[in-house]
Amino acid sequence: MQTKYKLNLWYMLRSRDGFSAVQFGNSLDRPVPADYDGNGRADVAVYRPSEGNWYQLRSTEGFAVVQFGITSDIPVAADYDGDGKTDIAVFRPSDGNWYQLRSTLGFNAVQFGASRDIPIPIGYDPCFGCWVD
Ligand SMILES: [Ca+2]
Ligand SMILES: [Ca+2]
Repeated sequence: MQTKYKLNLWYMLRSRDGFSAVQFGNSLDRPVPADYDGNGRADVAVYRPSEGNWYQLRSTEGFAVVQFGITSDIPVAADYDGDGKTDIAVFRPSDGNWYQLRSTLGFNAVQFGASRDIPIPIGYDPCFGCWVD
């Protein structure tokens, strides 16, 4: 699936279902599409820094909103617990912590990085250091 996000419009060219457009979010949101419900299809989603809210349009579960993060956080969603569902997560430059709301293992905080670092999220297998993506 190729997705282009412009303001609050999502234009999607899906490999099987073709073109579609969805209005979701606002112009200040940060697009964070990923598979949050674990059905193998990416879900339209945005992170709204002003509220610390994650707004999602999940493929199988519909609309969801989750409050997780503060204005200065950087969204770093990925599957950190390896269950096939993307986990909501943020990197907080002020303390170098990664705060994760893992779908199976729950809340976790990991101190890794400094304020000027650029976080690069990617899912890890439960075995130490194995790449999933
Ligand atoms: Ca999905
Ligand atoms: Ca997960």
